[in-house]
Amino acid sequence: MSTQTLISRDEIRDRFSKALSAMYQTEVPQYETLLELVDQVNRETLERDSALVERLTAYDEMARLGAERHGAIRVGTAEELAMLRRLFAVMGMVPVGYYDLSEAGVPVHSTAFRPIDDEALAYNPFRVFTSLLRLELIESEALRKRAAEILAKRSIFTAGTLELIALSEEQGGLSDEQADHFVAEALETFRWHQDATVDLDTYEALYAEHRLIADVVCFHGPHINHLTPRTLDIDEVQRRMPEVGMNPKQVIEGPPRRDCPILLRQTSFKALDEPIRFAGARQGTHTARFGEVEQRGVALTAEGRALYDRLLNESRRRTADLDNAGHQRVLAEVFTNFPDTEAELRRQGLAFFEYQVTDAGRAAGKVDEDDIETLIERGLIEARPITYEDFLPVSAAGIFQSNLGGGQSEAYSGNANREAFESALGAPVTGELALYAKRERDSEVAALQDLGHQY
Ligand code: OOG
Ligand code: NI
Repeated sequence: MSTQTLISRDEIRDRFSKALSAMYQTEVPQYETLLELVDQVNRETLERDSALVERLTAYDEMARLGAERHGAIRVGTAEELAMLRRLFAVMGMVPVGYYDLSEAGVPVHSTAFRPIDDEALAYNPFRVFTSLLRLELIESEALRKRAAEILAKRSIFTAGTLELIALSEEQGGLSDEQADHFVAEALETFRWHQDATVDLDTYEALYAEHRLIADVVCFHGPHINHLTPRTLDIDEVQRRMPEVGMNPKQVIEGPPRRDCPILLRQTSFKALDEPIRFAGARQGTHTARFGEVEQRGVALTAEGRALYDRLLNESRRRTADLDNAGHQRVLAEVFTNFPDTEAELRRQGLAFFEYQVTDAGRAAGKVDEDDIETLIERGLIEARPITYEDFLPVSAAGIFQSNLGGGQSEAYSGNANREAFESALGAPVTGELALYAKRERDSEVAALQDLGHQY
């Protein structure tokens, strides 16, 4: 084997996410407009808020503000999902979390392929929310069989991609040149195709069962269906979307605006109708691709998450059919029951923090005190919220549904099956809570060691 230098997986992910963004901007011009809007709002927010500038600079986040945070795809078979796991591994992305969307009437379950260590996240946090269609939830046996047959015929990876995945596994990585080659080949899996693999009648039959089934089954591959930049003011982006010709989804998903942002807030412009050539040369349209924005806050502990879920549920009974302003008003009211200072979030064990010794702490040398809260009060240790890097099933369902139109049936609900998902994936998914807990604990130990404690 040749002794070439391998480049980091983070670098490959960075190249891939940039290439994917460039491709998506040419494919979906409205997405380019969304990026411009987000950039404009971010700049205005930074001009208004110097404390935010300071914080982002301290956290080393200014340079990557404009980079996409995530995208999403949907696949049809276990083999496709398992190969995607290997493809994403080339870029240092592993499956984190299990999301059951059957509960919300969407016949898929999902994970997020993402980097997990601090340095990798800092280098490029790009993730891909990946859903597997659950054909077993289709009621009609004839349709189920038909869909499986169609899927069995397609191959969503180029030969070059498969070779480079194998090569990366064998070598333990890729060289600079191989990485460029890999990015170009892998991109093909995510590309849009204007022609369907089936005739219009087949498309319509699958569509009538569920729009998402038609989206997954009738095309050559799992086209990227959205990308998502980070915004510093999601309420403002939502407000301005119509001014730049976008049709925003009805409400911003997730928690309300707060002093201490928690978890994840998301909104999107709705998927566009696009022309499709069906087999047999008939023309039609398909609606799949959109643009999304996200604003992230602190990751919650199991207790914090339980409180979030409870309050969200409570508000859901009161927000049905409200517009965004009304929806946000109700949420804000219900969420007054969720502590909104960093100190309270920490003391009540609701959110994860990362600890580090301050300049004063370093100057103090050896310190006997080992209670973190006391050390924070004495200014020897500081706490930073750990950003939530994952997704929210209720929000994800809201994003799916805003693009599926109409009322979706509840026929699929109560069908979580993590085991089946992991067996299709060919590996277990990593639990997200354990990752945050470890990061918090490691930082606590390191900070106490810096103050002279033994561990
Ligand atoms: C995925 C929708 C979920 C998110 O950010 O929660 C999602 C899809 O439509 O395929 O992307
Ligand atoms: Ni998304």
